[in-house]
Amino acid sequence: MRIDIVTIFPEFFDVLDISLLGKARQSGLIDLGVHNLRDHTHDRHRTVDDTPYGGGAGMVMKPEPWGEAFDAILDPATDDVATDDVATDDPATDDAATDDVAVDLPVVIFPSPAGEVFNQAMAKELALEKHLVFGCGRYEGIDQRVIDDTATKARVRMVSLGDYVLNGGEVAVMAMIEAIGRLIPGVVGNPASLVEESHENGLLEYPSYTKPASWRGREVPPVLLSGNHGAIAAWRHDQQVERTRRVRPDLLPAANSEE
Ligand code: 6GU
Repeated sequence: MRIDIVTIFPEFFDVLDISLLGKARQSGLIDLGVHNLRDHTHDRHRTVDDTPYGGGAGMVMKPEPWGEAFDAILDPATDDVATDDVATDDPATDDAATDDVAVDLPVVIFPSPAGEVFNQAMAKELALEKHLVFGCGRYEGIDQRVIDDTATKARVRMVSLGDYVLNGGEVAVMAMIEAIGRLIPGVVGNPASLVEESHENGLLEYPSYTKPASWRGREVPPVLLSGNHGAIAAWRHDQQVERTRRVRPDLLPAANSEE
């Protein structure tokens, strides 16, 4: 998968060199490009923001640097040697002018508390894509015309991590890339470890235990030492349901969530 990130804090993403995602990059499963938005400014102060039309507090990110940055990522042919594998806008000359054209377009994600809420289902969907582009906004947001213009050349999504406000999209993008990256086949060494985790079956994960069997007077639940695989599976499922009912009743179908 190709991933591009546009940000005014490219150093922020240096940590993607380490851990699981770092290994995935070394092995070529993930090809990452981090781009400094300020490289697409042309004034001596490398200005990326300005005051909002209509007034109000804060600053809005200017459209021009974003437009130039996305042009370079989304249609490299326009500022590079021409290639012939770029889909044309003309359906008559586009040999794949059917419903699978959109599937070949990159997905551009704008992290925003005003977006649809990110979840495991979305991570799974995005893990199947060939090209993801993240546009990290700061200040009070990005000029809306950037989003509208980008939507003519990519599948655009505004995505939120949840109902709270971060200073910018960088932390959110890091979280999304980790959630998506580990679902790309080959990134997580043991695919079985992806199966029994929180949210995989709509429930939270069951509690886990390892040796020693007794620690500070606390015993591992005896069923886990029983060798009875059916009983263990049933106990774990009960634990999942009980934990989900207690901390995340919103995840349960209404019929199962009565107190
Ligand atoms: Cl994606 N961005 C920002 N700035 N704040 C957030 C968020 C995203 N998700 C939750 N809060």
